[in-house]
Formats: sequence, structure tokens, C-alpha cells
Amino acid sequence: MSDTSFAPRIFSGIQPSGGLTLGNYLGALKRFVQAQDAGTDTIYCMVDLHAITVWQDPAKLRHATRELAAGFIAAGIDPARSILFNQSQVSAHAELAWIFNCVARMGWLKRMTQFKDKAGKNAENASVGLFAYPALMAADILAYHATHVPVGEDQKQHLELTRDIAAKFNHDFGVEFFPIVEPVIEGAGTRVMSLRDGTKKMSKSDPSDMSRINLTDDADTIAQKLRKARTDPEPLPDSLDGLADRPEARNLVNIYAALADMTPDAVVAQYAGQGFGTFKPALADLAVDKLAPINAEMTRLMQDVTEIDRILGEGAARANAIAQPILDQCYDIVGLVRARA
Ligand code: ATP
Ligand code: LTN
Repeated sequence: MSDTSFAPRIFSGIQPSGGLTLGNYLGALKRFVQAQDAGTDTIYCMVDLHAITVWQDPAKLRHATRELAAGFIAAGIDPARSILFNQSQVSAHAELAWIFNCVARMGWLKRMTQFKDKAGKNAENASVGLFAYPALMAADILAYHATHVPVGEDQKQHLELTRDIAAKFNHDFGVEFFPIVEPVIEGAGTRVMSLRDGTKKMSKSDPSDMSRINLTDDADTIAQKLRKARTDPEPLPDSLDGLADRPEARNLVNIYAALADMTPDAVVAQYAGQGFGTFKPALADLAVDKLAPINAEMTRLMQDVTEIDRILGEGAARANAIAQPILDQCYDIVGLVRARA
């Protein structure tokens, strides 16, 4: 059920915690561009405050933030039509996150699987920020009264928490102030899996570079990684049911479908009976075809980081103009005195 009392507005974020992967492209960036091109009000954010919940080398963080901005633009985000900025330049995110730290319950955050995965066995030594991460994510979205959030499947639980925070705030203060957001998770590319293990998500933080395709990989590297991707000796079946217990094969079919804008059913119908000796080179050609122009444009944009910083500054000013009045109203609802002229 979507919240009809708020105008449709899309918000999403990506962490500048490393290079972009094919998973980020298919699960997030590609959808961001579709939403923008459909004429929806779109706000996209490089969530640098989320990135520092785990250690980031300052010089690398700066580089990753600019490279991520270049990735957004190269993939088709137009800073004139979408608002594009980095989170730390708009203080409303951190301020609203504090309010939400006081709304969210310990028990809710303890259930978050991303925290458990990222903190691992050494949870006592994880940062407080890593634990509180979902309250900041809720603030990102709700500071703009966004109604729809396109993300990959791994973020579903965080969006449910965002809904819980909005509902509890509205209930506690007797208002209808924050919208109950809708996750937008659909299609074949919402969970791209590792090329080495079809049961693990493709991740920019996986120690093995062979497990992922980076948007900065050149054509030969992409072809080589797909050729070496783990599969099985069977040919492709004639229906998707035949891939139920073949996760690696299913992943490559999904990637093909998402890149070609086809359904996975149509892909197996086209390649039924063919082995991976045929399918993998076809997939490599398709991937290179789609990713090479993005790669080339990122390289070009990265030659002028002053221009990237200018775009982010301008985006931050536009974002702030929306978020600040919402934050002011929120503080007033909570009973925080605002006496400055
Ligand atoms: P890490 O892999 O290091 O945990 P991440 O790439 O998951 O980082 P973000 O950069 O914040 O973290 O993710 C940005 C967006 O990309 C999110 O919407 C996320 O759901 C999506 N995404 C990330 N990995 C995948 C994947 N393998 N398949 C589909 N979508 C993905
Ligand atoms: N938690 C997300 C990144 C993220 C985000 C957001 C996504 C931070 N804030 C707001 C959508 C909306 C991740 O780790 N992929």
C-alpha cells in the first residue's frame, strides 16, 4: 500500500566504500536512471557518513566519493534533472538520525542481518555507528518525505525498519508527518550473486576481485572473469525450473536478463540446450557492450574532479532547501525550542 498523502518522490543512496560493481549497477543505478527518465522527482545520495561506520582511509574515501559521483553521471543520472550530492554536506541527515536514534528500539536494531554480517564474530568491537546505521538510513529517506526507495534485495529489512520508525514517530507524537515508504525491488537484477559462489551476494568488499565485475574493469577483464565464473557442466535447461538447484547458472542467466532487459524465462528459452562454452562468451559480449561506455565516461569525468565537486555542492544546496524545513518542523513536533530569528 503506498502512502497517497505525500507526493511521489524517490530517494536512494550508495556508499562510497569502494568501486561500483555490476550488482550496484543492476540492483540500483540502472533503476535510478529509469526513475529519473520516467520524470519522477529523484534524489540520489553518496552516503559517505554510512561508509565511515567501518574504517575508511581519508584519501581513499575522497577518491571513492568522486568516482561514485562519476559512476552515477556516467550511468545516466543528469544532475540537472536529479538531485545528486554527498550526504555529509547536508547536516539534516545526521540531525534527523539523532531523533531517530531516540525513536528506534534496541531490539529492532539487534535483528538487522546486515549488522550481524558486517560485525561478524567481533560485534563488541564494531563501531556504535555500524549498529545505528539503519536510523541514519531512515533519516536519509524521511528528511525528504520520500515515498519510494529503489534498492537491491539486501536492503529490504532496512526499509522495513524505516517504515517502523516513521510509524512510531507518527504514533508517539500524534501526527501524520512522515510517509510510510515503499521499497522498489523488482526484476532480475535485484540480487546479483558472486561469480565464485552463487549463494553469496556480489559485493564490493569481497576479498576476491574475481567474485565481481567492477564498473572500472576493461573489456578483457570482464570477459576473463565471466569465462572463469563458477558453473556446472550441464547445458542450460529449457525452463527456469531446471535451474532451481543450480545457483551459479541461475545467476548468469539473471545477469544476462537484466543487462538485455529480458525476462530470465526468455533467456533460457533462447539458450536452451546450449552449454556455458556458448553462453559465457555471449554474456561477456553483452556485458562489455553495456558497461564499456559507462567505464569510458567515468574515466573522462574523473579527469576533472573540480567539476565533480561543483556538481555535488550544487546538489547539496538543492537537497538542503528541501530537508531543512522538514527538519525544523520535526524539531518543533518533538518540542525542541527553535528561537533563532
Ligand atoms: P557491500 O557489498 O560492501 O556490502 P554494497 O554494494 O552492498 O556494499 P551499497 O554500495 O550501499 O552497499 O549498495 C548500493 C546499492 O546497490 C543498494 O541499493 C544495494 O541494495 C545494491 N546492491 C549492492 N550489491 C548488490 C547485488 N549484489 N545485487 C543487487 N543489488 C546490489
Ligand atoms: N544501506 C544502503 C545504502 C543506503 C541507502 C540509504 C539506500 C544508505 N542510505 C537510503 C537507500 C536509501 C546499503 O548499504 N546498500
